Amino acid sequence: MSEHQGRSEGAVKERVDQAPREPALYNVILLNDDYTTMEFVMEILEVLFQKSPVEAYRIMMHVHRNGRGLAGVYTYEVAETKAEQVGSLAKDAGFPLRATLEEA
Ligand code: TYC
Repeated sequence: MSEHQGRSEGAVKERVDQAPREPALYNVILLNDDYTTMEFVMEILEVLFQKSPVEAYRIMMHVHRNGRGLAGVYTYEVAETKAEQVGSLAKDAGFPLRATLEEA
């Protein structure tokens, strides 16, 4: 047994023979409403989610027609920050636009 593996005595236990876990990913889901303008939603998708104008239009229309849609996929803290930014930029602009997270 090597010095670093599988010691059962002593306070230090090290992980052995395990692949490092990938961080969990979360979908940021954009929600439809009746008041936020289509232009503002597209701007959010371009600025916060790095979408091209064509892709931003496609996602915005999908959300408009279906009630919700995928804006982006991120690790938890990034996803949470993006969703908060959607809400606060929308609030500042006087719109009720919101985004939620779901496990990817
Ligand atoms: N439904 C809005 C309108 O008709 C547009 C809209 C699209 C709002 C997507 C939110 O996530 C949204 N002005």
